[in-house]
Amino acid sequence: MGLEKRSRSKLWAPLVLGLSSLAALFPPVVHGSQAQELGAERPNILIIVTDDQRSHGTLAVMPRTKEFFQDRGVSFTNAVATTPLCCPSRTSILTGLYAHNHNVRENSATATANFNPQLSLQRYLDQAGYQTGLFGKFLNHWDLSQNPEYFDRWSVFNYGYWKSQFNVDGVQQTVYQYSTDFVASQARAFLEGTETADDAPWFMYVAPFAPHLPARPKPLYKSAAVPELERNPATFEQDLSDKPPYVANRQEPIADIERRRAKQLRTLMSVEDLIADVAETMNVHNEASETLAFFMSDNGFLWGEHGLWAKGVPYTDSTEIPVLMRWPGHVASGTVDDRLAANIDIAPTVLDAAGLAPSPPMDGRSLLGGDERERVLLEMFGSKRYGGLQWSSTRSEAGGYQYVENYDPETGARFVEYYDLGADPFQLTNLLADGFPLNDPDTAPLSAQLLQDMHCSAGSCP
Ligand SMILES: [Ca+2]
Ligand SMILES: [Ca+2]
Ligand SMILES: [Ca+2]
Repeated sequence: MGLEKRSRSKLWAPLVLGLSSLAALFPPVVHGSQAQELGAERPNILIIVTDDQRSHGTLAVMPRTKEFFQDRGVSFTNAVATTPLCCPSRTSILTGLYAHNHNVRENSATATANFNPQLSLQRYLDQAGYQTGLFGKFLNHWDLSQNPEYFDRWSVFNYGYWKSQFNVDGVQQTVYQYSTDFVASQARAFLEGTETADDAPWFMYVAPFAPHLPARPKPLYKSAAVPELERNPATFEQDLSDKPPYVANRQEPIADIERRRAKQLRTLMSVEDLIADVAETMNVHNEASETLAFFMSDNGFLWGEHGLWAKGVPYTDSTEIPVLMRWPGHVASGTVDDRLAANIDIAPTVLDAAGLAPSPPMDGRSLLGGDERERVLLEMFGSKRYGGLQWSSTRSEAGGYQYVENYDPETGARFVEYYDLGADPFQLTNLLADGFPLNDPDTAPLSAQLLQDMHCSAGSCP
């Protein structure tokens, strides 16, 4: 029985541990029985990615997500998007690479054309015999006449809550249903479909558009109560003389922030329904316990911190993302992990769990081991739509520091920032522009290290 189920057409078994070195471009074909043996213990993989959901203050409206993921898994309280912008981050999630290595550096059709499916998680898993499905947003400006490679089933779209254009298994169509609900129904159908080949593990990537702007909750949640905006010391920071000019120039009125934020939270209520649906379907088919599952966002968002309503900036709530991981029997329930984790760690973690080794190696590291990084590289390449912001930054472990170099592409000028995250966790005082030279850190080694990290690859990456 199992033999037949494994005899899928795509049983290349790539990069199984120990077979990896020369197999990068032309992985060896492994006989079905061998692949079956190798895959016998492989978990199903579920990755749910929301769009622009910041870490702080958003899970409050998602009790069922917390119940399924947080109460029965691990919460990474110090997780970041290495490039806090949709398309580069989504590519990092799927490839385990920093943006300077996967080369999808901004949100544009040109950038998306740089996406190399050979380096992706879906390729490794598909070739290892997984049943693969993609439901929701894939990469910004994805050409809907194109089918995403290495997925067996898909419903892909680019944006919107109502009347969105989708490519459903190769057929382009307008979907009139609320997009999050449609994505949920497609995900459920995929899960049910995998039951017909129950021995083969599945990989499902689910990416609703919520809570991306313009956030449009469905009528059921249009007036739903949301918790009040929790202000932190960075909310409406008064003295911005230490910040780069673009910060002082982009101050957002509080009323607008409150209104848009409430809508964002209401769109997440439909993601709650999606997750409840997926969780229930998994439970009914007895899959939940055999699945390594992630809930995460592609980037954070500032809700008035430093006066900004923005993503793509180097500050904490723009770069921090929620990352929840569950895998019953393999990771402890209801625990917190405060290691510096990143979007680039998801793919290596999945491959680690599946017993597959990527070739070439990825930049991120498996979260299943005890591996701990001291710092992470954050990088932004100047998407025009986000004010042309170009910066690179080093963020250390919690309580350490963040160093930022902002680059002006026109003049070549730099604006540098340094925050002592132990003494100043809300980044109120850039020690390099506070008017007191005596407390300035030595930027020479910081700058040298940053430059090195900006060109890192795999083992040399932070
Ligand atoms: Ca995003
Ligand atoms: Ca300040
Ligand atoms: Ca100073």
